[in-house]
Amino acid sequence: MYKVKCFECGSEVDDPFVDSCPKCGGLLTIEMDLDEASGLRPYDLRKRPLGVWRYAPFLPVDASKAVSLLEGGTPLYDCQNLRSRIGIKSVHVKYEGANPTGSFKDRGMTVGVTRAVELGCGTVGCASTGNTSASLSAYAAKAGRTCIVLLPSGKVAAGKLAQAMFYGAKVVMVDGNFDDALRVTRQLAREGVLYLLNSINPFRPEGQKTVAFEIVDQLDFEVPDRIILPVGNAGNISAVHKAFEEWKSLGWIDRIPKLTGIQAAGSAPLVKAFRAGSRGFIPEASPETVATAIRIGNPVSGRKALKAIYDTGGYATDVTDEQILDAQKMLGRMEGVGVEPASAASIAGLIKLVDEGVVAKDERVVCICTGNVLKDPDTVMRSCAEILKAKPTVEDVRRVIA
Ligand code: AN7
Repeated sequence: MYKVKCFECGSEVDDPFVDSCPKCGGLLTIEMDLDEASGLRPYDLRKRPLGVWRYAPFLPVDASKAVSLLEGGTPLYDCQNLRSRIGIKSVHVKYEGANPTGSFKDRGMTVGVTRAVELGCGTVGCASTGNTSASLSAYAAKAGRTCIVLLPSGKVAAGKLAQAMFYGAKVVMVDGNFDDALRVTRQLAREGVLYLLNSINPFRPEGQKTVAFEIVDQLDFEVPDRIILPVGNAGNISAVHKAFEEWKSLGWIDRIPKLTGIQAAGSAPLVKAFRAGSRGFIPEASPETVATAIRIGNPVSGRKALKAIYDTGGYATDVTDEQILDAQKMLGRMEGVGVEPASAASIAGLIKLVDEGVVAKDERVVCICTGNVLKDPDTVMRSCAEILKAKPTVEDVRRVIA
């Protein structure tokens, strides 16, 4: 059982098709009734395999009707080479690139599309910088629903665009950025053209919570000191915060990691707000970054994210495109872990914050790496060394590799 409530004014919301509070326009959130879960012990959950649906008592939909591609259950890598290079006690990478469509979005989408089916919606849709559309397209296909995705023209990585096309979505390129695409998609939802599955839909973050549950589960219920993650629309950091608050309220954990959000220097409205000590933020009119996934100027869940950061004693900082690409390569070449640029922002942020002394050397840190390297092959081709060319002889290959 659960209630949909306004995050700002706390009033209950009954209409399942509104995307904000009818009274004050605030963001929506779901208040879970944790009665069922309170009869469990954490280890009881392990009767189900690691993955989103292990945590069904914390999800506001009927698990027996889940539209699932077996999402979650992603590796938590102990990055020993990276740890020695950076010089801190412990670094793990939660590798969300191992999800069915190659990003963390699948966690929210399995719950969101299950909700859409529960409501009897024939058409689902979203605006996206790429990963949300790739994920929704796959889950809509699985559920037999029509899918419409609105993308910022020319700014979606090739792998993500290919996925949306491949799974059969109606792909609409909008002449504008993500924020423009979202504005139009929300209007289409209000007019009943589609059921909105951006993270402003409070069922999506409920699924995204499970990345936090998994991290603690994989660490055998030891809570890390800090979790670092890239921030675009800020849905994920807010969801992670909510997850920890729920487990803390049950007494399953005794503290919450310092949630640390990283934005790209060209699109960092929340970092600017954090530096000013503000709970609100000023949208960035023309966001720009090589990490197109987080090229977002007006983060929908920005206010929730700032609360998550302040409440947990966390931090926010930005990293340059160069720092992002360096960190991406470092993770690939030192740990064999391939992530897309936005995901590498968490590693770049860790390096920066250790340098600045914000992250202490004895901290146990988990970086969430949200998407797979294959999502954006063009950036890799541009940022890595040229391909060697040779005649088909041993001598010539020896010559070029020398
Ligand atoms: C790889 O797909 O917003 O802060 O439309 O794809 O929860 O928005 C993607 C965001 C981080 C930021 N890493 O997460 C979309 C979209 C990757 C992403 C983020 C995104 P949020």
